[in-house]
Amino acid sequence: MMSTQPHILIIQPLMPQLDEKLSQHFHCHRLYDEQDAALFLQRQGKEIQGIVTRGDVGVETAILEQLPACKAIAVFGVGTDRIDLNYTAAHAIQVSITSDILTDDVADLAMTLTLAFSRNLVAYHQFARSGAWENTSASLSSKASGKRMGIAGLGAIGLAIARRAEAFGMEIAYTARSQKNVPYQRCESIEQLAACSDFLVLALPGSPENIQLVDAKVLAALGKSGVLINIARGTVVNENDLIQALQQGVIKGAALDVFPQEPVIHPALRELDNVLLTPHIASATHETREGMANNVLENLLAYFSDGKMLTTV
Ligand code: 8YV
Repeated sequence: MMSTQPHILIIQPLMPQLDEKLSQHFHCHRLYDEQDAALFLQRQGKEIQGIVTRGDVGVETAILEQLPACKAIAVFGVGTDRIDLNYTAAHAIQVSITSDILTDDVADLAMTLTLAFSRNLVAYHQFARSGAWENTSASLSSKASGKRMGIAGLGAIGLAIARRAEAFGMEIAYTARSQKNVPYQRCESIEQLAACSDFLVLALPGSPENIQLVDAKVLAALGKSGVLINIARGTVVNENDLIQALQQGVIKGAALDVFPQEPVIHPALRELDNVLLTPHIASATHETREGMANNVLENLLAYFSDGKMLTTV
């Protein structure tokens, strides 16, 4: 018997609970499972009515062009930097994101990285665990409370980071496209922001105008006691400039959750002592991922029942 469920395309593997729920409601095609993706799109592209993808993966326009009936993309995440929003707008394709659900987790990780880097957490853990403490005392770390935090991008996530930093008595400055109604200093450029920051936190989207925004100039402005924290997108930073700045002590260090070629991390970064690296896990808690999964399902169900996704960009 022919399935009457709408056909959807899943671009990359999803968490099993979400995949299972989607399978209950939709006829799921998994592009990553197709031996010959081009052939699949050619043969079955016309049947696809919806897409599920991850924020860090998006979907290529060349794929969308082969799916004339697809008018809904549910993103598991908030980043749309890998979806051509001009194309989706021009073709009346709705795009939903998991708005607000991951804000707290991402802000928590930004503060975790800030504190863990300045208080040498990883090195102390290794020191304590190895027994080295029995022979020598631990070195000193740097204070985090009361320092200057510059937040590039004061959207929901940037603002949540600022609220947390306030509780640590930090002096906060920011860049944003428009002046916000907040008691923090707004800087005209990211270079100016870097110059007045001990911690420069990147919380802006990976949209074209932000690609490689953090370059040698910005890092020089951040200076030798400055630390770069990136929970946004790896593409926002010129990685070669960053590696050079870290190697030459132009900046003190960097704590990074995101990288331009994920999941591959540049070998030079992996060797440096003045970096703290995490594998893009800012939103990866059980609670938040469950909320994100529900959001994706609800958006698709709403689209297929009344033609409108709920949390569109
Ligand atoms: C997720 C993200 O890790 O929201 C985004 O855009 O990059 C992250 O929250 C990702 O989408 C899930 O893999």
